[in-house]
Amino acid sequence: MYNYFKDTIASISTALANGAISIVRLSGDDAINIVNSIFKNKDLTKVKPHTITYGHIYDNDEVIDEVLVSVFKAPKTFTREDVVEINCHGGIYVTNKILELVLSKGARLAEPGEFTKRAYLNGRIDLTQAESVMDIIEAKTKTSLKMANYGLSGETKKLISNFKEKILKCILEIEVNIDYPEYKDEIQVTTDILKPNVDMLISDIKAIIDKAEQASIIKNGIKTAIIGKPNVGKSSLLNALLKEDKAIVTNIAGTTRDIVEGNINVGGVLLHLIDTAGIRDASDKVEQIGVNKSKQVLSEAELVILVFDYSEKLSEIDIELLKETKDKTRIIIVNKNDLNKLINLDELDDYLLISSFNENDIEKVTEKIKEICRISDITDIDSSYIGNSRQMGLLRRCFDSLIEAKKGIENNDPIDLINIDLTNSYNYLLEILGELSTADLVDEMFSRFCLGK
Ligand SMILES: Nc1nc2c(ncn2[C@@H]2O[C@H](COP(=O)(O)OP(=O)(O)OP(=O)(O)O)[C@@H](O)[C@H]2O)c(=O)[nH]1
Ligand SMILES: [Mg+2]
Repeated sequence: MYNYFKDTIASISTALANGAISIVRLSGDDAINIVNSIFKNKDLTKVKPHTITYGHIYDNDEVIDEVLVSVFKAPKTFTREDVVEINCHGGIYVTNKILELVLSKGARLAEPGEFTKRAYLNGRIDLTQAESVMDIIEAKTKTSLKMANYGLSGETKKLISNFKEKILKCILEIEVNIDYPEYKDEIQVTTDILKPNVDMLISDIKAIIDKAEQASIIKNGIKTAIIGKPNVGKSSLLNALLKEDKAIVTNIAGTTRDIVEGNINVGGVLLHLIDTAGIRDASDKVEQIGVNKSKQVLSEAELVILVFDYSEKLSEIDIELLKETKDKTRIIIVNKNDLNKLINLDELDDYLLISSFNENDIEKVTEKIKEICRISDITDIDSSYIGNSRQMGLLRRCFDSLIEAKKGIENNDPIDLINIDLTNSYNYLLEILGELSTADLVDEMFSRFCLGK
């Protein structure tokens, strides 16, 4: 379809590190010839497509590596072009050497995402599926992988195409009416026909937009700040949750100066934990900078774990932090329950009494996180989720245009004005699918891929 990029591209498709196997991948009209010119054992132009051939890669007479070469003939390939994959031994040097050889034989180094971009431009996948490829690579939990796979299998495309068809139907009704006003009596595009359809679309799209926030949680994780005054056991709690001695723990107040971060997977949702410097009026300049950072982290957090020390009475700072976090999604932890009990628990409404040394107690903390963030609701996803921010932004604009159309219908505006809003909403859907995409958008999107994809 788009034959303005006829050159053959090549890239290392595996991570550039020493490993058991690396793959050098080529796509384009000359892919098979290029590899054939450095390969010995069989003539690759004559092997059966979609098979693997054993042999050696040569640089002139010198053997470079023993390899397995997969030959895929267009159009049944990822890019719909001829594709060759060289499975070589996974050393960085040998892999680079093979890449250099194919480049010297006429292939061009692929740009990041260029293989997937070709799959899109050659019509094998739509833009939502291309984005899903990237989402799969970036998925950090089982749930986000499941969501990305919905996109790749074309579920997102189906969902959007369905809306697209319904809007198109409304537009066609209007156009018929505009073109044949003499039939006004028969084909009446009145509020009676348009309104129920537009209302239905609005409520369906709204439902998807509402789920988007949860979907974004699955994809991006929950930014969680561990906050409290010095020495209450914040870093101990972080380490216990991470099951790793990541932050320094001592009995000296003011141990943590800078933030310490780590990720945990709670029931399929990624929690991005941030341990902070204990909050107090620090005289030490470095510590004060740390305290300011803690306040910054607190303001940006989506979940706050506020830690108190059971062996000390609640201080002014504790009370202050209680007030400051009261509108946040928050878990109050009363730590060190193995020591003196000096906090009057009646002063707190909802808290978890724990010792950060006790594994069962840490389990209770993760259970509490699941409950408070309603993680089971979030992970109970179906295929109507859209977790991709570009797609969501466009769907929101589509929704806004439909709201405008609805207002127009209710105000009895001229029908061609309503038609403009409907056409706008239709175009936003086309843009989601990449059917109305500018070259710039496509370039921008695919450049975010890693090399070799
Ligand atoms: N007895 C007891 N001691 C604890 C518990 N949790 C933490 N500690 C101790 O409390 C002290 C302070 O712990 P940290 O985790 O460094 O406290 P922090 O809140 O990070 O302190 P800063 O970094 O100074 O703000 C250490 O000596 C820990 O071993 C607990 O559940 N019980
Ligand atoms: Mg600390």
